[in-house]
Amino acid sequence: MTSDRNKLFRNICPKNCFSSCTMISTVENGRIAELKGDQSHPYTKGKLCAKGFSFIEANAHRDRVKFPYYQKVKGSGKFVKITWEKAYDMIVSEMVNIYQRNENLLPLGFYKGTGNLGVHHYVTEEFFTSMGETTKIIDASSSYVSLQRFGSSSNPLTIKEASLIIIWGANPAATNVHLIPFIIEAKVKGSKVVVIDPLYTQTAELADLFIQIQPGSDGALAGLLIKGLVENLPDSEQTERFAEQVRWIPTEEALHICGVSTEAIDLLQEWLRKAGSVAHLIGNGVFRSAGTGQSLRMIEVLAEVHGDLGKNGGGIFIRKGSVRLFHNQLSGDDSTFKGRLLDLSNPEGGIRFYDDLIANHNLGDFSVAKSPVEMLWISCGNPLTQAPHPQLWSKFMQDIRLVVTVDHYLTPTANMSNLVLPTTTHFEEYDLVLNDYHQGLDYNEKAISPYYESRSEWSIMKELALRLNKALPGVCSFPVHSTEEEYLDAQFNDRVFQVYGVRRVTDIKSRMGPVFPSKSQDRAVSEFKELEIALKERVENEQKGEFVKRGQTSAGKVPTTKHPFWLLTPHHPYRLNSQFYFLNLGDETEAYVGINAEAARKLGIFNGEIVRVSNNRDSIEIKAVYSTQVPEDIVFIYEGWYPESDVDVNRLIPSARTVTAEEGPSESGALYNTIVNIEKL
Ligand SMILES: Nc1nc2c(c(=O)[nH]1)N[C@H]1C(S)=C(S)[C@@H](COP(=O)(O)OP(=O)(O)OC[C@H]3O[C@@H](n4cnc5c(=O)[nH]c(N)nc54)[C@H](O)[C@@H]3O)O[C@H]1N2
Ligand SMILES: Nc1nc2c(c(=O)[nH]1)N[C@H]1C(S)=C(S)[C@@H](COP(=O)(O)OP(=O)(O)OC[C@H]3O[C@@H](n4cnc5c(=O)[nH]c(N)nc54)[C@H](O)[C@@H]3O)O[C@H]1N2
Ligand SMILES: [Mo]
Repeated sequence: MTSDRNKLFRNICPKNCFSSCTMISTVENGRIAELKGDQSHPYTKGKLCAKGFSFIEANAHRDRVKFPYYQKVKGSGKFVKITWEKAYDMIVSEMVNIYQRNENLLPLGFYKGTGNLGVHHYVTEEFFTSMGETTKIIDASSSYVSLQRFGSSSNPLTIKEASLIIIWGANPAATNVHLIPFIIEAKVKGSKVVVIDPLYTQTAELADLFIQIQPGSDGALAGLLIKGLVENLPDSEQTERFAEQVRWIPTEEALHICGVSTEAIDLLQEWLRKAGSVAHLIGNGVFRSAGTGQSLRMIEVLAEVHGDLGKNGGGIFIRKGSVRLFHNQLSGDDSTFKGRLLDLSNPEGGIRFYDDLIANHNLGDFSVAKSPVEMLWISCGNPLTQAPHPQLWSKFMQDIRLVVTVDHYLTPTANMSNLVLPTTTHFEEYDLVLNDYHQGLDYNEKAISPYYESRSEWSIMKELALRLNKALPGVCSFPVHSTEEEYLDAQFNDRVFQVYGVRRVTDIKSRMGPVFPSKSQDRAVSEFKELEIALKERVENEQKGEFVKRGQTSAGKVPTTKHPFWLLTPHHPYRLNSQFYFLNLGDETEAYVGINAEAARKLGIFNGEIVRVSNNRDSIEIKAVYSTQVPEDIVFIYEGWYPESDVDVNRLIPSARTVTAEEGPSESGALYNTIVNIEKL
């Protein structure tokens, strides 16, 4: 296939996903002409998803930003094309002004989203932490950070050995397609598959048992399962200890809260008792509800009581969450970050569910606070559609003198910026991709030259550093390397070597395939010794009347007469968060709210009619579509960016964080803990 005109390159999909597929790209006349999966990859096995194949079209899409653009008035859409030189000048002179006024750069804010998780892209964080104290903006939009606390994830390749697979609030048939063949393999060997979800999903179609659970009650269900298990264990001292701790769980009440029938739980109990190793797959449905910590802990206890931890095909399967290993990734780690962390999902700090507070919150606070943010840099993020409470984000951006967004598209966030800088895709730059699920580390080659005037994020930062070094000598310590590969080489450290046994780019490049951890880093079974203690605390919580209901009551959010529906906003099968909106891969290009036909009829709502969905936060108008996926008290809208219908569902999403029982607020957003009303217009 290779000829003078055609050349093959290895490109690694850097998107926020379970797979990090290796793509073999054929380049013809400077363009990506063909894409194939790498058959030797143990997890993806040569398969790409629909979005992956669509990169050929996406990479040269007419909507891609081609040049740097500037608008004086944010949101006006009156962009003028400018040169890179002009863009750099504006940025550097703003930084110099800030420095001269404040004698520090604390008013410099930066936000790195999850649009590209390649190591290269942490250059933003490295750059902004190389200038003394600056302000890192965070919010509760991405769920992955909090998972590090529950860091013991089993290897997904072993799922095929499971004899029972329980999927808690995840939809791999849509979001993790490479896992499905492993699940099927287990099924063929006789494994049962149980899907626990309030929504009848694409994955539910594969299930032997589907449990349509009430949102937020997974912890209670897991508690019931533990109770059932220990009641049936042979008598022993340990069994008795466990039994004592779960005997009190009120079966009837818990079943009622979960909305689960006795028949279903009995069947599941029976399968559990018979199962050799049980695989618990946990997704956003658990991470995104109030009571996450509670639910996760209970599922962990369940796995421990059944003896699944560390067993082949058993244990907890989650995405470990943005692993920070390389030098530039460590520079912006929240836990060690030296500057100021401004949490837009928790501006008051430390308050768990501050919904009402936000409602009364003086949004002007940011501008009157000490050292308000005066310049903001957004990379790989689209908070105006992805963050909870985007109204707050929008107000925050409005008040900032210079907002710079680096992206491929003119997103709602780019539209609320002053400067939009076009950047390269993974076909147009060098990168390293560190996967946080199967844990492969792979090298991405530059295959083609940048689209129009796009520049790689490293080269943008380097150019800024050079200019800053002249304008403000000694302020910026960002190292000026001469090539992207040299920059990537400089990101390796001892920790990377310990885990992966590689010291530089060529060590990976020469293998022509992903490198995996030399020994398992994650089977931290010792962590589970603490579970018994945790379980005890659970009992004490119960005495305070908090246990079973926690998932529902801490947030004060169960449907009410005013807001009788739960609103779920899951991930779309043919999109990736706010990306791939333009591909029209699914049937739907328009946003819609999926509603049970019976519930809709009671409100006089026709299929296809535009309705109002509202809560205390805001209201949106959106097409209603009758759906058999939901019961009468639940509706759903796929999250993401819908330019065609101009719907921003996150305007309805509160910015509460989920709470873990032991650890206080965690980093995940309680995005699925939302209630709404639906009206005919
Ligand atoms: N096609 C596609 N793939 C993706 C993405 C995408 O946008 N599109 N996004 C990527 C990213 S960033 C992520 S984080 C992952 C997400 O991957 P998943 O976690 O599999 O995705 P979600 O759609 O958030 O799935 C959560 C499921 O939880 C259910 N749920 C909601 N509340 C509850 C509850 O209280 N209990 C239970 N048991 N279930 C509940 C929802 O109905 C939904 O079906 O997918 C990644 N892969
Ligand atoms: N209501 C609701 N909201 C949610 C969720 C939900 O389930 N429900 N899920 C949440 C989850 S799990 C996540 S992870 C977040 C994701 O939200 P974000 O972190 O904002 O991620 P994306 O929308 O995938 O991408 C953000 C932007 O990055 C850009 N981008 C892509 N590649 C590059 C690149 O190489 N360089 C630069 N500079 N930009 C690039 C894309 O074009 C896009 O505009 O959304 C969250 N929001
Ligand atoms: Mo995510």
